[in-house]
Amino acid sequence: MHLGRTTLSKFLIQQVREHHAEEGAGLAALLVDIAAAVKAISAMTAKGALAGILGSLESQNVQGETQKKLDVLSDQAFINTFQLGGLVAGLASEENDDPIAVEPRPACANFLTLFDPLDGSSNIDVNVSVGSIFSVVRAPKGKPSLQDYLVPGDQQLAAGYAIYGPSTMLVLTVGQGTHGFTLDREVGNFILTHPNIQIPASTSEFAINTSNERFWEPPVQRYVEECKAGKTGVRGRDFNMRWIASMVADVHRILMRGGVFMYPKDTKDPSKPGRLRLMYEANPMSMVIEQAGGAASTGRGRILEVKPEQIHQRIPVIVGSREEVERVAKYHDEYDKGEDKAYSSPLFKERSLFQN
Ligand code: AFP
Repeated sequence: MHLGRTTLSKFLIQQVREHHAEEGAGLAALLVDIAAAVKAISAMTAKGALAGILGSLESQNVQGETQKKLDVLSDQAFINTFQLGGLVAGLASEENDDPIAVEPRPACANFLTLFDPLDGSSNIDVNVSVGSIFSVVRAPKGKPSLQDYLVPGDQQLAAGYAIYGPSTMLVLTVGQGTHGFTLDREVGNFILTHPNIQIPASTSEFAINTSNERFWEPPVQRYVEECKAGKTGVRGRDFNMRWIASMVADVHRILMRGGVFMYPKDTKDPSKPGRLRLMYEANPMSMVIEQAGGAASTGRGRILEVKPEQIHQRIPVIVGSREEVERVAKYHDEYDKGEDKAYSSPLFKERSLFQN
């Protein structure tokens, strides 16, 4: 039983009372609504093949990606929650072309939400952890325009994610630390199990899809080469690599034990400056990471200071342990100034750092 332990609602009431006097009660209630949607998605994902909802649909989302049945069901769970909850004036989902205004606007609708309802959904059919990511920003007085959603990440009021793994966890921040809650399935409550998460400043673990190595920029190739060289190279210690292909699961591991996660700029598809989406993935995860003492960079600047231009904008992402993120950013800076160190890539058997 959870008696005597801190439930999500109790924790949020305390946090927002202290730090969000103006909009506190509404913000706490909205996060409780988000937790309700997460419980519904957790129940669906846990049923797996038994529910007959695995597999793909004929449809594609706005990014041209084939939608999974659970992508659509999870999207609907969030949309219904927000439309019925009375706290949101509009919402933007990775799965929908345009933001959706909640009409008629409820009297207490002081927020806009942006979310990726089921991140890593290509892992669903193989029973590997997936998640949901969300961001909350202030709503304008009148009907929200597209511009109202396009606020830099440092203006988020709250952000977080749910991970549907062996246990379901909700990890969130309202700007006062990052805190983790575990779903007690028997009583249906999220219980505070990981207060004030702190990411170790240094690490010996990195996460990147190395099949893209030939498409990376030289500073990222340099960083990864140095990690792979381990004890025999400039880092002087061995590194480990992990890649789940579900950002939520990779970032969750980093929050728990340190590491650096990279989906950097690459030339695989020159029309895309990165794979991950600024508004639904990079911004909320960067707020969570920074509030846990980590860092979040594009390689050339702090993610939370990027001025968004499009709702489905993609961006390079380098997040995690502060010292490692700073090192990768330093390598970008040195490369841009032509001051980087050359190395011999064993993979390509040629000097690759100064190539363009
Ligand atoms: P899906 O939701 O389409 O599975 O994409 C997941 C994701 O956006 C992110 O969660 C992963 O880190 C990344 O893509 C995995 O990309 P790779 O396919 O290159 O491994």
